[in-house]
Amino acid sequence: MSGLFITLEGPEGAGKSTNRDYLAARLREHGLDVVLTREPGGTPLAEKVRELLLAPSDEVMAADTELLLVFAARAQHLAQVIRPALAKGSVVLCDRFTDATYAYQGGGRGLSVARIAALEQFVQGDLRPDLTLVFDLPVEVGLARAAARGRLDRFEQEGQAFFEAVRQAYLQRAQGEPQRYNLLDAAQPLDVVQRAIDALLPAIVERCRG
Ligand code: T5A
Repeated sequence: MSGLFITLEGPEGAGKSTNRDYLAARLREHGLDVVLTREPGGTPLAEKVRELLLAPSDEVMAADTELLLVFAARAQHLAQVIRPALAKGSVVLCDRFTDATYAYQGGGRGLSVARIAALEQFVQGDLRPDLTLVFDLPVEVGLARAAARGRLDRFEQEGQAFFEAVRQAYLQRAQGEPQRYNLLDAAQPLDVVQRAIDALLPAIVERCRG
């Protein structure tokens, strides 16, 4: 038996966590076993790496350090949570995965796609998400939602140009592989976004039952 690996992606404040929980509830109504997780993080050790990545610091983190930390956390997460859950046939709903690395370290920091792809292959082998929901919205709308929550993390302190590059990287990836990505307009009110998720449900449930 092998499960289904679904990732939720998008810029800051796009509604990934909110809609991950919503999708999980809908899938559970269909009797499916769902594992909810997130990146960076998802295991105690990987959550410690997340703290290193998100905490504002006076010491500037080199872009390569950031990239390697993201993949170090991912290796742990894959070994402890994602691969075992998929092996027992669960649906894994993961808030961000390697598309975030292409968007933030690639688009935002300007690291080469080839370098990211090499680490992706090293850490993941052939494992890729089966389906990726990309929550797209104008940068200023997402940042306003994130800011309303209070103190900004190290990434959220970046400027508009960084997040525009992140957004464009996501859009390019979604356009390049339409069979894996579903692009959702996350600037719409939450109930409208969730109706769009409902529309995807029958196909997702069918794939889960494989
Ligand atoms: N990162 C991560 C990398 O650089 N490389 C990597 O490889 C990976 C994996 C992680 C950071 O790490 C970086 C990217 C990130 O900067 P995070 O906490 O996972 O940080 O990501 P954030 O985007 O910061 O998480 P947020 O919580 O800000 O965004 P979400 O999850 O997209 O949004 P959510 O669901 O928490 O919603 C935010 C607020 O908006 C409201 C919600 O109620 C909530 O208050 N909301 C809406 N309001 C109106 N209309 C809607 N449609 C709404 N949807 C949600």
